[in-house]
Amino acid sequence: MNDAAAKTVMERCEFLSSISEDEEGICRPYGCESMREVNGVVSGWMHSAGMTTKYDAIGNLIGRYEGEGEETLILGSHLDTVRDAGKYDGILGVMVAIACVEKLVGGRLPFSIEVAAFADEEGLRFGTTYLGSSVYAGVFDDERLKLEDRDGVSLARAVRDFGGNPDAMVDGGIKADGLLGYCEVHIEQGPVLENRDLPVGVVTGIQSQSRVQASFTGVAGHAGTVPMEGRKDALCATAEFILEVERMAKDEPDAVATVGEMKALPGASNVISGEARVSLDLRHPDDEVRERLRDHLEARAADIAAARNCGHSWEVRQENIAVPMDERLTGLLVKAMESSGLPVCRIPSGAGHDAAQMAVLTAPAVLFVRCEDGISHNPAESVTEGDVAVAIDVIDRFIELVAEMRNPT
Ligand code: HGY
Ligand code: MN
Ligand code: MN
Repeated sequence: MNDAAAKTVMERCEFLSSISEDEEGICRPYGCESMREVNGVVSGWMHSAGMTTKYDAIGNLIGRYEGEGEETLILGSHLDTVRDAGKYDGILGVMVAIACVEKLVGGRLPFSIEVAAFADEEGLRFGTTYLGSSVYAGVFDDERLKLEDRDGVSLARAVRDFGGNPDAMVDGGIKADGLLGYCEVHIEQGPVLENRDLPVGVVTGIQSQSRVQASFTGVAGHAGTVPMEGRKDALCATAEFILEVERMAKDEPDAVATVGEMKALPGASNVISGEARVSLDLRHPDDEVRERLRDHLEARAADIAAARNCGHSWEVRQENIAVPMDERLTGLLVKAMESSGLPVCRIPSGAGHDAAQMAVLTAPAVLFVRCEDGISHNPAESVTEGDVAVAIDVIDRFIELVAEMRNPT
């Protein structure tokens, strides 16, 4: 078993959790100083694992372990976080990948390994997702360079400030030929493995999602003098919309919909809100159902606004279709689990992962690791050292199977 390697992985996750934009809690949005600091630390660990490192145009940190031949297997995940995050979402996948390469030092594989530590998966700063892996996979949409964060800083400016090159983000990705696949280790962020008392499982697919920014505009006014009748209260319109989001998602099997961010303007206790902005995160395993639900909510937002003599806006920030994992590569993960005597559990992923974006480039596969109570996007996020050791075992064996697949004896 990989007890020593698992101990190092846990220590490294713990150390990185101390690097944050916030005094209290873990928060590392794209391009911030704490991301720069984390990249510096992780690249040192990559070097000690025998890798060379580089940064691509958006600031993804990429470690490379040279092997024989022209082919490359990609491992990795993301180093950015949500606000008040846990220690393992994304970070665990990068640390396990480095640990598996670290165990190879000196050995020569019939292919190279790249460990991609993506600079932005959560989209905390710009409201989109997979910014890092979309550049790495060569599918970045440069329309997004105009996106602005809540301080009005454009993505283009943020990339420059972070030392990247916005002009090289469209074509700067890794070349597709010679890729053997992408395998990501990630916490499950759900209860299935814990309910079945299993340390790891394989992902069958990643569900589709829409990220929307909606706003309602009314008339700001004095809380004490404007009669209730005839108010154009943007925050009340928003509240009605938020409850409609919840009602619709509860009524639609397998749908999940979340309003996680809301901003009321001008935002004073004695002022009727003149404007309110909300985020919408809508997901479903089936693309067509998700699109139908999205259109329903857009129509409802318009109805609610009209009934309250308010205006409204609706901006789809990003959409991702449902992505099945690659059967063949996932089959190697299954074989690796079976060779460790592990029962095989197959799980659809409610959460998005960089593997969904990497699927445009190469065969994707994801190994889930049990997390306590399925809690994630929360400081209580927790994994055990024993389960991490199992995950390292499985990926070690997976790498061997990829080599055997390359060089059938
Ligand atoms: O939102 C997600 O599913 C992922 O955590 N970015
Ligand atoms: Mn996440
Ligand atoms: Mn994640």
